[in-house]
Amino acid sequence: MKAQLAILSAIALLVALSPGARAADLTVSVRTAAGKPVADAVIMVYPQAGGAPRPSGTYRMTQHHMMFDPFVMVAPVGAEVSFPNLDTVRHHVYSFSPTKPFELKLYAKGEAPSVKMDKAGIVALGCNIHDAMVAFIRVVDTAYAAKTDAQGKATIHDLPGGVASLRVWHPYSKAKAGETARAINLARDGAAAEGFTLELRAAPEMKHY
Ligand SMILES: [Cu+2]
Repeated sequence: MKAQLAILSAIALLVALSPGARAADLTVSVRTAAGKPVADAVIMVYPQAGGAPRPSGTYRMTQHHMMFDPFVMVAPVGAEVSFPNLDTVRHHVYSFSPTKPFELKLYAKGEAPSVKMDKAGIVALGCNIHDAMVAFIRVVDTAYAAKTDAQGKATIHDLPGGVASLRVWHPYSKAKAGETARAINLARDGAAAEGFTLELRAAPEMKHY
C-alpha cells in the first residue's frame, strides 16, 4: 500500500513538473496605431522554464546594391555573422554599439569577413563609405525569437507552457531602448496570440546605440 502511494505521488509529481509533452505556438502581430503592419520587429520570449539558444545555420549580412540585407537580423549569442560583399564597390562595415564594436576595413566583392556576436544586445551597423547603409543585428539570449514579416506577424513554435516574458524590439520604436514587454501565461499546448501597437519614429539618420 505504502509503495503504491509512493508510486502514485511520484507520477503526480512528474505530471505537475512536466513542461508538457506538447508545447504552445505563439503568434505575435505588431502594428502601428494607424493599423499598419510593422515588419522587422524582433519578438523575444523568455519562458520561466528557460531555454538557451544554440547557434546553428548561417548568419549572413550581405551588402548588395549598396544596401545591407537583411535590414534586421536575429542572431543567437555565439553566432558567427558573415558580411559578404556582393557589390563591385568596396564597403567598410562597422558598429559603434557597446554590444559589439567592430570594424571591417574596406573590402572588395567576394570577400566575406565574419564577426562573432558574443553577447546579447543591439548591434547597429553602418558603412564608412555609404552613409545610407543601415542595418541592425539583434543578438538574443533566448531560444525563442523571431522577427515579424511584411504582415507584421511572427510565430514562435514549441514554447513551454507557463509564465513567460514577451518582449518586442524595433530599431525605430519610440519605446525606451526600442523595447516593449509584457508578461504572458501560455497554455501547455495549442495556439496563443498577442498583439502590440508600436509608435515608430521616421527612419532616422544613422543612430548609434
Ligand atoms: Cu558601403
